[in-house]
Amino acid sequence: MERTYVMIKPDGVQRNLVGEIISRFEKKGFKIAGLKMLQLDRAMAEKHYKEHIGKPFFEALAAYITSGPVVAMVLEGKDVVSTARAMNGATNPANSGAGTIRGDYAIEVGRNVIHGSDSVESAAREIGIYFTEKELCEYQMVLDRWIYE
Ligand code: DAT
Ligand code: MG
Repeated sequence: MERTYVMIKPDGVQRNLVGEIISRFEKKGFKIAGLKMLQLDRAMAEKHYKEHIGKPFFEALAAYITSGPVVAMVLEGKDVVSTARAMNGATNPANSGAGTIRGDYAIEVGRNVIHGSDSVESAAREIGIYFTEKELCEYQMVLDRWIYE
């Protein structure tokens, strides 16, 4: 089963969207393998967004992502990397469809509420930034046979 890293950004926490967002992934059928709240410091922001260091928006992005607590989670399921990205919606909420998290809850690219890994490789790297192996739970969900054929 595939795993991805999803993070509710500081605006999502401040806007009381934590329960709503987690609920969407639960209802979809994905399994929560890890979950925690933390606040990123500058070093973690640079680690997380290393491919964006030096871009014009990086300083604003780093200030935003470190501005308050985030909710970090690891989700598990079939094709969860691409499906969670689709559920999050396009990077710029102006282009995110209705029914996606960003489409429903965000307006500007610099306050787009949620992060999701963009590939299986990024997911493994990002999960490693936020979680130790011991913090990830392996368990059976009794509903799995009603979600997977
Ligand atoms: P995503 O979060 O969809 O993976 P990304 O990795 O390209 O998007 O960028 C990371 C974050 O940086 C994104 O969620 C919002 C911000 N960002 C990206 N492009 C931007 C831009 N052109 N102007 C301002 N912020 C931007
Ligand atoms: Mg990205």
